[in-house]
Amino acid sequence: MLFGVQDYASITRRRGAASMTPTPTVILDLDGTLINTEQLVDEVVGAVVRDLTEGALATSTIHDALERVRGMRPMDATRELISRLSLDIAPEALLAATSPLLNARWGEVQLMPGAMRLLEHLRAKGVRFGLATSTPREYFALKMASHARVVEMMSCEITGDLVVRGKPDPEIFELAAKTLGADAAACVVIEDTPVGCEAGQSAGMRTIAVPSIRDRAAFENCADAVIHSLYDLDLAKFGLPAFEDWLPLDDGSADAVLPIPPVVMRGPVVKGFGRGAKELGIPTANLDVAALKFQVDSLAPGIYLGFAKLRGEIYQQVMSIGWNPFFDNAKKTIEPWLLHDFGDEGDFYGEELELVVSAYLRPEADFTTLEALITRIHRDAEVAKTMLQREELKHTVKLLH
Ligand code: ADP
Ligand code: RBF
Ligand code: MG
Repeated sequence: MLFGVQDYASITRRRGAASMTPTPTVILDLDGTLINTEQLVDEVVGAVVRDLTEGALATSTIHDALERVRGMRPMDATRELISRLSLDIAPEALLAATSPLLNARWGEVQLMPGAMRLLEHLRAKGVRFGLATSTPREYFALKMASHARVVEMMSCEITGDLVVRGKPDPEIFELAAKTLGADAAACVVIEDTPVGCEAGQSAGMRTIAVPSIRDRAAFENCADAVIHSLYDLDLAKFGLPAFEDWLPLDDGSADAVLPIPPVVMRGPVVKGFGRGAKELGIPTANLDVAALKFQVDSLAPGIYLGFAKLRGEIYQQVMSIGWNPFFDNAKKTIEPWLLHDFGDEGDFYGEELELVVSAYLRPEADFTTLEALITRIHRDAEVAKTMLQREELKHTVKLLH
C-alpha cells in the first residue's frame, strides 16, 4: 500500500509523539506502601530483641535500627539488624523466633490509606502496574489473604525469593520491568523506604517516596518526590493520568478537598496537651487514639473535615490526625475543632463525642511561627464550612447515630 506524502508524515509524527511519551508503568512496593505492616513488624521484632537483650538496649535504639533495615528481605533485614545492634544470635535463630509470631498476625494488617483509590484509578485509566516486594512467596499469601483484590489487580507480583540480591540492589525492579514489558526509564516506583528507593533509582527508574520512617532526609538523594501519604500523589508530575476525585473550592483559590470513604469514630473526650485553647485560641476535643486504632490507621496523618455529634446536636468539624510536627509530638492525636462557639457550655471533657471524617484536606505541616499555624487552621475551618455544604459531602452526616 502506498501512502501519500501527507499521510506518511502524519503517521510518523503520531508514532513519534507516542513513543516519546509512553504512559509510564508503575511498580509498587507492598509493605509500608500498600499494606500497613510496619507497626506490627516493629512491635513483634522489637519485643523479641528486647527479650533477647534483657532490656540492655533503649526502645528508641531498637526502633531506629528497625527503621534502617525496613524494605529489605526478612533474612537480609535480620542480618543487618544483628549487625547494627551487635546482637549475640545467629540470623537463622532470630528469624526462627520472629517469623512464626508475624505469620500468626498478618491477618490484622489493613491497606494503607489511599492504596485502593490509587490502584482503582490506575486500572480505570489503563496504566499497567505490578508489585516488587521483598516479601518471600511463602509469606505473601498470608499477608494478602484478606486483600485478594489487590493481588488480582496486579499485572505481576515479583517476590523477594525470585531474585538473587534483594533491595537495595536493583535486581527486583529490573525483573518487574522485564515482566511488565517496560523500559526502566518508563517506570515509576512507589516506595516507603530509602532501601527501596535506592533500588528503584539504581534500576534507572523514577521514584516516589511515601516514607514510613520519620527521617525524611534519608530520601533526599534517592527519590524524585517525597510525599506524606498516597492521598498526596501528584501523578501528572510523572506523566501519569491525574486523579479526578479532588473537589475544588471554586473561590479562586487553589484549595480542594478529597472525599474519602467516611470513617466514624466515637468515645469520651480526653485531656490533650492543654495548649489548643491556650496557645492557639483553637480548642480541640481530643479522643483516645489507643481505643480507635483501627479507624486511625485507616486515615493518613493529616487534616480532615467532617461532622461531629455532641449532646444530641450536630456540628461541622475540622480536625488534625497525627503527630503535629509544629509541636514535635511523640504520640499520635485525634483533635477535632467543633466549628461552634460553646460559650459557658464549652467544657465537655468526659462526654461522649461522635465524629464522621468525610474528606481529606492537606498533610500536617511544620510552620515557622505560631501565627502562621493559626492562620492556616482558620483557613482550614473556612474550607470545611464551605465544602461540608456540598452534596458530595453533606450526606455523610447521616452516618452519625
Ligand atoms: P486539650 O489539650 O486538653 O484537648 P484544648 O485546649 O484543646 O485542651 O481544649 C479542649 C477542650 O475545650 C475540649 O475538650 C472541650 O471540653 C473544650 N471546647 C470548647 N469549645 C470547643 C470547640 N468548639 N471544639 C472543641 N473543643 C471545645
Ligand atoms: N499542628 C501542626 O503541627 N501542623 C498542622 O498543620 C496542624 N494543622 C491543624 C489543623 C486543624 C484543623 C487543627 C484543629 C489542628 C491542627 N494542628 C496542626 C494541631 C494543633 O497544633 C493542635 O490543635 C495543637 O497540637 C493543640 O493540641
Ligand atoms: Mg485538644
